[in-house]
Amino acid sequence: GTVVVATKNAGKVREFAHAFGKLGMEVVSMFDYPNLPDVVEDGVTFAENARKKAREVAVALNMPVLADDSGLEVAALGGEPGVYSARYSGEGATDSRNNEKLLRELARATNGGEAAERLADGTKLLGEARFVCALALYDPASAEFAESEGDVPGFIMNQPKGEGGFGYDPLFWVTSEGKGMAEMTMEEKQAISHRGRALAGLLGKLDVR
Ligand code: ITT
Repeated sequence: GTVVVATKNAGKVREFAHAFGKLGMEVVSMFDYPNLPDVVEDGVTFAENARKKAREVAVALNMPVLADDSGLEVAALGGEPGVYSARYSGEGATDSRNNEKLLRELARATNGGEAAERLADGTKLLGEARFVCALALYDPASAEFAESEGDVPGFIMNQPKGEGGFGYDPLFWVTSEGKGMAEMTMEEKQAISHRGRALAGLLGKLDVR
């Protein structure tokens, strides 16, 4: 079968293609439907935005659609960037500009990381953080949602580590694995990530294995 994912984020597409590929399913994304109007993500929570993306695209295509709303919450920044993770650095935001802004804000909030713990190689752990992923699947035929949420705790590093992943992964230290998120293979990331956990929860609810 085919799963339609309401995303224009290439990193998410790769991870969903990998996960659903293992179940013998193909993923299509908004890159395959370039003419659909953008969904305005004005929700206050990840779950609200995920439901909105799933429902609007599912109604437009008249088929079930999965959506992912995710982001990074940093304790020392009062939970920012949160639902604003994609647009953190403003107009024309990119992953690298968002990461630069994160380091700037966190340096300010922690007095330059004065009291930060250090890894063996000297990398500073600037502050506690977590990734959050809300998934929503909407079926226009039944007008029903299936939903799931996952998170993963870690720390923000003062310098990037690793070449994998996307978004804020290069700055995210996963304490439980003793590795940066961008140092993991897709398989390793999926086993512990916010998205991997949310997806496992959703598949469990839908009784897919
Ligand atoms: P869609 O709405 O089209 O899916 P988006 O990139 O705008 O794409 P979000 O609104 O959910 O998606 O924003 C999520 C942001 O949080 C995204 O831009 C990433 O920078 C970050 N993010 C989400 N999951 C991540 C992950 O697994 N690793 C690193 N950063 C992640």
